[in-house]
Amino acid sequence: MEVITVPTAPFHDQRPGTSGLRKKVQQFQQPNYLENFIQSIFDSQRELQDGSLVVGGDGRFYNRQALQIIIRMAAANGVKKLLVGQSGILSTPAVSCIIRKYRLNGGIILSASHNPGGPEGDFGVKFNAGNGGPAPAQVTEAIYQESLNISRYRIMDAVDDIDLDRLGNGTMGNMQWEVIDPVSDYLELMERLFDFDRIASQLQSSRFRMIYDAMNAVTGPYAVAIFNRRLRAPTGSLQDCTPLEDFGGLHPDPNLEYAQKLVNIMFGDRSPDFGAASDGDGDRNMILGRRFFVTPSDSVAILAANAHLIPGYRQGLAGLARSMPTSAALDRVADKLGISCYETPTGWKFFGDLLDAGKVSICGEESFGTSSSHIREKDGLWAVLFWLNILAVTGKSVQETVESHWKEFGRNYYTRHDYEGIDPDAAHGLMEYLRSTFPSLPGNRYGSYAVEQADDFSYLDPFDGSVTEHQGIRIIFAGGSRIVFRLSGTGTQGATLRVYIEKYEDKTGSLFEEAQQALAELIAIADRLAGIRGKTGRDRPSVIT
Ligand code: G16
Repeated sequence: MEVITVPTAPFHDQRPGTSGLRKKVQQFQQPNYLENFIQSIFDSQRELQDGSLVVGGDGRFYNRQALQIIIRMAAANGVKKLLVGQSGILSTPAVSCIIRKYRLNGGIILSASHNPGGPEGDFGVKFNAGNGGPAPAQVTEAIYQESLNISRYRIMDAVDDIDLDRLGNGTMGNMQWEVIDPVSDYLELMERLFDFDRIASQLQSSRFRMIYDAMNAVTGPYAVAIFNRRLRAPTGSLQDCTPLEDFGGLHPDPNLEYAQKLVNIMFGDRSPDFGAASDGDGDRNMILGRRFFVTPSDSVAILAANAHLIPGYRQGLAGLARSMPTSAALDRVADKLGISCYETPTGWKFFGDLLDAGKVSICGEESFGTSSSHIREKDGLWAVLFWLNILAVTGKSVQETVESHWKEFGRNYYTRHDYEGIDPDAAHGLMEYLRSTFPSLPGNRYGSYAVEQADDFSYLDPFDGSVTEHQGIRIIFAGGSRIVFRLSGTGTQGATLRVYIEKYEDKTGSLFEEAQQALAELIAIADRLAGIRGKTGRDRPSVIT
């Protein structure tokens, strides 16, 4: 068994996006493509030499083969201790939990998150740092720079594959490896935060029914261990809980469009009281009540407003944070609690410094991501347990919980319209057009809305002083209504235009309209200001949430 050095040449497209490097599987399968990126991680993150690392993925196609390559490269690059999830499985939040619990130097997660899998689908690699969170921009940039200059990678020669299906340990060169249970550390953390006894008695009562949909993705084994084995939820409370390499053909994105099976159940006759789903790698969540959808922006605000009911948060919240396109519902909760609400660019990595500094306890994004300072990633099952704990304490339904929140704080009507897979030139052209026109918008009136402010969002990190620019065009109207335009940083095919539309109605106003209807005028204004139909050739969004 020896370390070999293999000559290679750079690929020029390995700059990580919003959340790691995501490409088509075939691109990752090209000779040296994965190896180059992994070597660039080892070359730029020197603490991994003589250090410790956890690796795992969401079980998608190419997960197992990629893991064996990474394990052999870790040994060849001087990693001393390596943990790997059994069967190659580890959810993104579990990786964050394990890095923090065992004080590891980092983690590598194999996932393209909510993007489809299978041989024709997507694959991805994310590097998480020693705080358990996604690598910050300086780190991803350093990895990218290495990838542009790479000329060789190191890998162990002539070693047998590790048996990923059996718990066990061994050595490879100077590296000690261990195949670990992917669930137990995460479950233990959840038990410390939530009142499991109370949730269990609610789940076992004949008056309450839930359904959790793992979408054939990574949270399946976690859901079985937590809901079936630990909380003894009745049979039928879980669906699609076996991780499949192609997610059973599903697009494992928990929203109203792609989680059709769950949505049909929750909006059908005799629907359960509570429905939830997670995405490919387990960091997103969607919450549903009986024929009722909770927008992610409302969800995080409701969790924060009810945190005093939950054991892990009873001592109070230090502060809150949301990404810029997320609605201001969370800001209203922060006002009431007398704490700060930070506004960051899209991407979980921007919450890292705030969480590390103890400034923020709960944070969330409109893109179905919610979490807290318990780890440094968003956490799908955490949000589901948080909701179940609230419902178990209050005895209210999901709809009653949301509506009583609106009656107290007012309602931020909210929708996101996605135009997926559009021509990148058309998408960039549209953004350039907005960039050149927004300065002239303030003072203009469109129907019932007067533009108060317009800008291209930029963020000054309060800790390292770094500035992140061009994070989305914001058009803010008098009274707090908003339209935001930005391009997704996670797609792999064409470009995705996201249009975020929000209108605030105070608690004395009309709180119970259908969102698309309440926002119809602003939706039309968005098209008028950006020329979406004309520039993209699309007359309707691909996904509306
Ligand atoms: C990733 C990031 C999130 C971000 C989301 C959407 O989620 O971790 O912070 O909000 O992408 O990004 P975009 O609008 O650029 O597509 P995930 O679940 O894909 O890792």
